[in-house]
Amino acid sequence: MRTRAAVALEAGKPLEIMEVNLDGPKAGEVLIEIKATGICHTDEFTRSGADPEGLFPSILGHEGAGVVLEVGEGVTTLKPGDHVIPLYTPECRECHSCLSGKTNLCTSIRGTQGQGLMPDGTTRFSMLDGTPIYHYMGCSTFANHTVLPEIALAKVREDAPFDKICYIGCGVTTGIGAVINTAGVEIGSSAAVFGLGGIGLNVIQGLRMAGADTIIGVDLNDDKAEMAREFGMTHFVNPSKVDNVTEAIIEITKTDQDQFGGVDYSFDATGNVQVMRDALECSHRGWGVSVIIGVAPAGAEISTRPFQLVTGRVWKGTAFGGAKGRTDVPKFVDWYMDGKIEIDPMITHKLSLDEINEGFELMHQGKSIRAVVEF
Ligand code: NAD
Ligand code: AHE
Ligand code: ZN
Repeated sequence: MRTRAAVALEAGKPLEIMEVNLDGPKAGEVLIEIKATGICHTDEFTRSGADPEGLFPSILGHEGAGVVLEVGEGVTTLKPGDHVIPLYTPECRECHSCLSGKTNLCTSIRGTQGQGLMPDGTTRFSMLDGTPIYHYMGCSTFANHTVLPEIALAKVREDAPFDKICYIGCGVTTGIGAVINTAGVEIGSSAAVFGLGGIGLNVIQGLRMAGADTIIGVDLNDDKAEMAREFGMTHFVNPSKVDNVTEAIIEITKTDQDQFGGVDYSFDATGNVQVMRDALECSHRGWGVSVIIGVAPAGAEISTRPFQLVTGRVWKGTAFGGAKGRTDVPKFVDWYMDGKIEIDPMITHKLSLDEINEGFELMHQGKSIRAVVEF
């Protein structure tokens, strides 16, 4: 079949909207009509050329929601008409990682996924002249139709709006999951969140759900503070307006009983390695846990004095908020539909596929939280 897609032809160039060929689902695969997709900073990271795994030409996008149109041979858990959210972290429930119970990082198709290919080593997308187009994060949601393995689709309830639940495909689950699954935040905790964008706001939402008392938001853009306050931020620090951001955070948390200060939990949602260091170093001596969510450019490395860890701080990272996609994503959709989590205010812009490059512009200008493309 043919479908319309925003194609990343070259690193650093705007996406080009065009008709592409899409082959039907092979065994174990499913054809999806994408109804809506968010634009995450990770899409921009790859579009820009900063991603060491970036491949071109490719169809980016990994934060989508849609409807099953056709299933390939042997697919048993999905049927045409089912509503689904694509998973860049699949859940096969059979590989060593899934069976370990210790991680959400299913390894069954990670090799081919990282090469922009379907599990059989080929692509389903091609240009009209036959040139293959790579898949992206196993999802390629910047296309009106896409093909995914059955194990990379979460079946969700049919009364949930696509233009909101697409965000559960990455940002919502990553932010809230980082708090609940990765950090394990307890009631009464203090926390600092670096980067108040599409991920950081969901970390704040997760902290409020977990019962954190002190929630310090950090962003270079003052405009991000307003919505963060609505989601539960109690203090705001703009690093460009203080001498030392870690000291500013430590000062906020000092009490008469606690002369050291420092937050119980910190989160990097910027992808900047200096910020990752600041996040670690503002966490509390003896027990602070710092979680890296941000994705850093090719070649970037983190550093700190080992003394920071010797004195009890823990440095962790999280992918997709530690969530097991097929099991947990339907629950996030229920939470949204039951009013337990908020999504609507964070979707600041709605665009058509033809306007997708404006979504990247809005992100650069710091004007959007999530821009969602509706097909
Ligand atoms: P975003 O662009 O919406 O938000 C980033 C925010 O960080 C912006 O508000 C920006 O002003 C702020 N910022 C940038 N530099 C800063 C600095 N030095 N100090 C303080 N604030 C700063 O991006 P997003 O969609 O929220 O994504 C955030 C990061 O998380 C990206 O690196 C993205 O690739 C990554 N990410 C990781 C996962 C995962 O599973 N680990 C999932 C989704 C996104
Ligand atoms: N391709 C990058 C790695 C990018 C990365 O860390 N991706 C996260 C999801 S970001 C979603 O917005 C992830 O899930 N990683 C786990 C994995 O297996 O990729 C690079 O540096 O090569
Ligand atoms: Zn993402």
